[in-house]
Parts: sequence; C-alpha cells; structure tokens
Amino acid sequence: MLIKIPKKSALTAADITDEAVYLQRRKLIKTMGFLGTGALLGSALSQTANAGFFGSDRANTTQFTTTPLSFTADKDNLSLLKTPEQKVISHNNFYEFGAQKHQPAELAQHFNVDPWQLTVSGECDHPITLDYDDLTSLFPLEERIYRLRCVEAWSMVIPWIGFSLAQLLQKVSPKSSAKYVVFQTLDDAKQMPGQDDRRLGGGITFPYVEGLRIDEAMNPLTLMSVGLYGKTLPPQNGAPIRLVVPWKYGFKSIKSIVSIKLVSKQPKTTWQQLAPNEYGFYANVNPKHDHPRWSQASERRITSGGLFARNRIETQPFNGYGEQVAHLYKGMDLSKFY
Ligand SMILES: Nc1nc2c(c(=O)[nH]1)N[C@H]1C(S)=C(S)[C@@H](COP(=O)(O)O)O[C@H]1N2
Ligand SMILES: [Mo]
Repeated sequence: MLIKIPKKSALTAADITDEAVYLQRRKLIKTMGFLGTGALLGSALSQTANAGFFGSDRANTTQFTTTPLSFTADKDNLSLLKTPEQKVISHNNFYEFGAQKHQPAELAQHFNVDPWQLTVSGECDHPITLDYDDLTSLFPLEERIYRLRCVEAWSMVIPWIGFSLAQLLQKVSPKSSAKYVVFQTLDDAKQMPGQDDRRLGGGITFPYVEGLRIDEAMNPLTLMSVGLYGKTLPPQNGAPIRLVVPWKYGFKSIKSIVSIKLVSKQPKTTWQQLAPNEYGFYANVNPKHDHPRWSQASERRITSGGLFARNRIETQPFNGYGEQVAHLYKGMDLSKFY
C-alpha cells in the first residue's frame, strides 16, 4: 500500500474518508478475508494489524453504565480533531481483557468498579486511601484534549476528564526520598480473564505495573483520568481511574489503578521487563528512535475515516508536548534512555 505522509503533523476534515465510504470498503475487505489476524503489542504484525480496528464497531460497548461529570472545558486544544467516541471506546489495548483491540470492549462490560479503593502510600508523610466517590469529588475536574500515541504506531485524540496527578501527590506530602512513582492495576483474575489465561492476556505478567520519575509525575500535563467525552470512563478505557501521560507511548498510561506508591528506586515495569530492548522505562514518543521491528517516524491517526483514508501523519518528538516536557530530559541521551 502506498502511504502518503503529509508535511505537517495535523489533520483537517478534508483528510478523512466519509464514514459511508469506509463501511463500504470494510465490507469489501471482509469478503477478501482480511479479518482474524492478531493485534499484539509485542507482535511483528502490530503495525499493519487492523483486525481489531475493523472488528471493533461490532462490540457491544453499552452495557456498562457511564454517568455525566461536571468539569471545566478545555479551551486550548479545540483545533485538534477528536477521534470519534465510538472508536475511542471500541479500539483498546487492555490485555487484562484480551490482547486484541476489540476484546476489552466485549469482555469488560460487567467489570465492577464500585466499590473501589485507590491507595497512595510509600515515601510520604500522609498516605491515603480513596474510595469510589472520592475519585470524582476530591479535586475539581478538568477536560484535557490530548493526543494518545501507541507504541504500535497508531494514535487518537481523546477528550479526557480528570485532575493532575501532582494535586494527588501533594496531598500525601512526599518525602525527599520519593524519587519515583509506581502504579499498579487491579489484580483480580475473577474479573479480568486475561490475567490467568496466557493466550487471552498476550503472555505478559500481571498485575500490570508502570512507573514515572517524580518530576515526570509532578508535571502539570500528567493526568489522573476518571472520564472521557464528558462521562465516567467505560471499563475498556480503564475505569474507574487511569493514568494519562500524553508525551509517552500509550503503554505508560496504566488503567484501573488500585495503588500508587512513592519509592526511592526506579521500579521494574511490565513491558520493560518483558522486552527491555523494545520497551524502555522512559518510553517518550521519539520519531528518531525506531522500535527494533518497526519505524516510529509516522503514525496512523484514528479518525472517522477508514484504513485507506489519508490519515498517516508524522510523529512529533514528545508527541508534540516538547515545550512542556523536553526540559525534564536535558543532557540525557534519548537513544540510550528510550
Ligand atoms: N492495565 C493496563 N493498562 C494499559 C494497557 C494494558 O494492557 N493494561 N495497555 C496500554 C496501552 S498499550 C495503550 S495504547 C493504552 C490504551 O488506552 P485506551 O484503550 O484508553 O485508548 O492503555 C495502556 N494501559
Ligand atoms: Mo499502546
């Protein structure tokens, strides 16, 4: 397939295929028998694996109840063309519910998020445990329209709702020994079928663990998200609370968090442990540092268009957030600390 890369990393409405045209093509491709390939983060198929994308809109994403949230609207990022809500909630990576893009939406609809407990502890003076209601009431909620760039070279633009992680961390008064922050997803194989089924769960180790350096965690862009498109999160997107770090590859944005711990040493994280030459601790979006099995120079932006829409765009350093975060990595060799 010939892929045109526009000069600028931006998309306008003119770049997008009409939904009807897309559905027509999808039908054609289905008859051609393209469905059924896996879409694993760790698989060589990843870059061209559109199976989940095509299959996604069949998922029943509506059984779980989401509720409207009160929040301050994002007025700064209105020029970003948002990925349609239906795509955001049906094309997911959430290996606890299956490693194919359409599986989380299908298998997570009965996920129980209330009651929930999120503990913030470790190297701090005032550890706390938040319950379900605290998640949306402790801090004023804001909308943040962010680009999300998956390491698999696709991306979306998502209107998240949440609060800065910095606000939460300030509440527990970190000690000076707190140099890193470790996050952990719920550990519950009864509810998350991928956790005790290696095939479904893509062969990764659970519970899912992620980490940030303390200054990355304190950066105002780093968001604790409790919602998207104006409502509480659907389970496939990480209900009831997940991390969003927009300048890093999507796998850093850990979902359905039960524990946040301040620690003194750099933690071992899920993907980094699985394949350290492919997934680093930092995982900053970097078009100049390719994944060993595919290029990171460009990405497929998921819009309302389909596979053949003109939606291949250049990837930006730090996913376009360099002005806000490049200073965090001053003097570091980014090809070494990838
Ligand atoms: N617990 C957990 N968090 C996770 C993942 C996962 O498999 N398990 N996948 C990550 C990856 S690879 C991506 S790209 C994003 C996708 O978020 P979205 O489905 O809301 O778009 O979630 C991240 N967080
Ligand atoms: Mo990802």
